[in-house]
Amino acid sequence: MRTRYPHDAYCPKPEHHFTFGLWTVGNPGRDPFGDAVRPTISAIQIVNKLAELGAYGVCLHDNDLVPMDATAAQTERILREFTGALRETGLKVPMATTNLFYDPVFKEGAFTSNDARVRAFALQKTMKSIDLAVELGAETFVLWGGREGVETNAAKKPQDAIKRFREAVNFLCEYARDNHYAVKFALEAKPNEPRGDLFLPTTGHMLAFIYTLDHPEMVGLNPEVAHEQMSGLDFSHAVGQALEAGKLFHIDLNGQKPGRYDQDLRFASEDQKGAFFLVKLLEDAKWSGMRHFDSHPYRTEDEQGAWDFAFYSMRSYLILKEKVAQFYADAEIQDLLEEQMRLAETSVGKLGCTFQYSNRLATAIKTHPFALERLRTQGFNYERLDQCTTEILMGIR
Ligand code: DIG
Ligand code: MN
Ligand code: MN
Repeated sequence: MRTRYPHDAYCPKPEHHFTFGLWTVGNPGRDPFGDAVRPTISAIQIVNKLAELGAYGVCLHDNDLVPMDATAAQTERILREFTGALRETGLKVPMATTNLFYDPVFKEGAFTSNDARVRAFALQKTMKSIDLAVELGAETFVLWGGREGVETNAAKKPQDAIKRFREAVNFLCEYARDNHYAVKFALEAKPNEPRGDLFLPTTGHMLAFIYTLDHPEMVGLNPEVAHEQMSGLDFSHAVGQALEAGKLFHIDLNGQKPGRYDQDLRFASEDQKGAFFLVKLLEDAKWSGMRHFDSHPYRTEDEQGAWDFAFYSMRSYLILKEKVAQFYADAEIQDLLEEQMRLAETSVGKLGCTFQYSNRLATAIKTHPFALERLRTQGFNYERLDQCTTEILMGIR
């Protein structure tokens, strides 16, 4: 009998570092216009099934595992059962976060709320969530400000919101230091939804914000595909800048159609070319971080469809990883890349090809005679290079 999933080179294994939020495969399919379509799947079931599919770990918001109103005894039982399942399966919890967006208390914001009582409660909830994260072995704590925004700019000055967000992140960094937690923070940007406009809307805004913190070394980024694409930006450029700054602490992989609400679709189900260049960037950089999926199954799916979604998310990443190897093995692409390399390393006469300021070099550059007509008319062969790349993705090379 044919098994549901092919047994080939694209079978996910723990060494691939694929992780899923409990909220992804556990998403019951509710949306603003329709009720849940799938039964709740317990955290234990999710751990067991993801381990069977080849995942490395699960991630969670505090309340994905422990309800806000759980008693101490209930919390102890939940954690005992959950850590037991982790032990039995070998699954890890590399990342955790706190839900500061679902409870109505956060309707006007959490860390950026105009009400100091809400801001203090958000800190309380997050500190407890950091304790849970550390207890579960998480090394990365994501902060996504899902309610840190406005529908009307009459509500607050953006400067006040930024100052309050900074105060909260500085406070939480000090909390981690005070408790000798090795945890690092990863800030996740999104331009809008569920608020009309969110503060710190892109990875670039978050990166600039990090350098205004008391302990910037403790804080990095968790870029998400759909969130940058919602702003019409190239996701691999955001990730490239995070990598170059040494701030890619985590990543949220999913798929997105341009100009839509945050669809959180299965990874590579939409923009295969964008997904290819993202996988190429991560693999070229030998980035060892978690390949975390923050996405969910179509609402049309039953529970089996949810597991299909998880398996295919990982499978598509591995297929694209092989396409990257094909890209580098392709003779025509190799020639074109070598041509690019030669150009990049071609010295400008005696000026060299990198320009570290010196008075002597400034004088030499100012007096250097440039053959501008040749520079204006040269071609870069990018049509050929992109066509070769596209043909690899189309499967004919
Ligand atoms: C939404 O994209 C956010 C929440 O799911 C969570 O706080 C974070 C974790 O990756 N992503
Ligand atoms: Mn999203
Ligand atoms: Mn996310």
